[in-house]
Amino acid sequence: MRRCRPGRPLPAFLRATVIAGALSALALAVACSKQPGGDAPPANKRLVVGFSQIGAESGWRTANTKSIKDEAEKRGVDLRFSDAQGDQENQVRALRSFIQQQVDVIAVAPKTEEGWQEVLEEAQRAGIPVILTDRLVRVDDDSLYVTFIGSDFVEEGRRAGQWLADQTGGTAVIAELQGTPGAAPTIDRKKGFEEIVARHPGMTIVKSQSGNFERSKGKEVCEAFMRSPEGPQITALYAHNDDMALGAIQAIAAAGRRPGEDVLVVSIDGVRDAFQAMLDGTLNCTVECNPLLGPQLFDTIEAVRRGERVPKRILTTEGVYDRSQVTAETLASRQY
Ligand code: GZL
Repeated sequence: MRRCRPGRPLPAFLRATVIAGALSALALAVACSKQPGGDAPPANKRLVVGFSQIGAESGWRTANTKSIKDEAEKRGVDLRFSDAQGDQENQVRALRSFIQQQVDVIAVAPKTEEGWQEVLEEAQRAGIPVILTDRLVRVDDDSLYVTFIGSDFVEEGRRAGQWLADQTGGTAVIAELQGTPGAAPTIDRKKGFEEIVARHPGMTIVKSQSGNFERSKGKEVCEAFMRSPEGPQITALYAHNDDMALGAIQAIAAAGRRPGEDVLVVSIDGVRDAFQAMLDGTLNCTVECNPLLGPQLFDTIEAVRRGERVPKRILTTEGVYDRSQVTAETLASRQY
């Protein structure tokens, strides 16, 4: 192989070889570097989506998982599903695995707001678009995710607070069961509820503690509320989700008080068990938080793959259900 001395022009045949090599290297680089959203997959290539789910801590989560799996199957998507068992580190590991697998799109329901900056930067460098579902993250730069599909948790907290204010004429001694510490719904549902409480001097929150969105933990914490010095004065229980409210209902009854009567119970999600409790008269109100995000998620993924612009925030639509509105037909009509 002749060594090329610097400063002398290359012979013509060598120039052609160098140019061809450079062009093929460029073509290879372009082919490997996925563009966010970018060029749609060839018609015969199945869309590959990596989804990181938090776990199975509540009826809401179970319904959310089913909605996403059912929709992926319906659309023939190759869904790489990872259940983090409630551990955010497992979610970060799952996203790194999806990047290694070079999936087309990553979707994630992030357990807590913090801890996502680094792995989302890795996904961006790999050219893989990330869609947030259910909960938001806190990062330096929101270009690290394409969009967030989920509910307005602050509004959900306001709706719960407003229902209680309307129901009691603005007078209540409240115990609060918070969700998972550091999770967006916990932070925002507390914020929204407190906005309403602040408008009513007769409403006070005397106990507030996390039940981690779990029924058993909600029962355990509410037992402690009932045993506390403030216990006998509590006239309302606000739970950040139905599962904790259903646990609290057991604790209130065990303390010799009537849930739904002596202690009003208001919560969020709108799962089927909450509608049953409203029919039973032990739950007074649930603010709907729709877990059936599968259709919206895959509509958004397909739009991203077609290279279409999607809004940074996609809101789910929800209502408020008071037990006076609930019948056996309402219960039968619930999809989750
Ligand atoms: C809300 C979701 C919450 C539910 C809980 O979008 O993140 O997590 O309210 C679930 O039931 O555990």
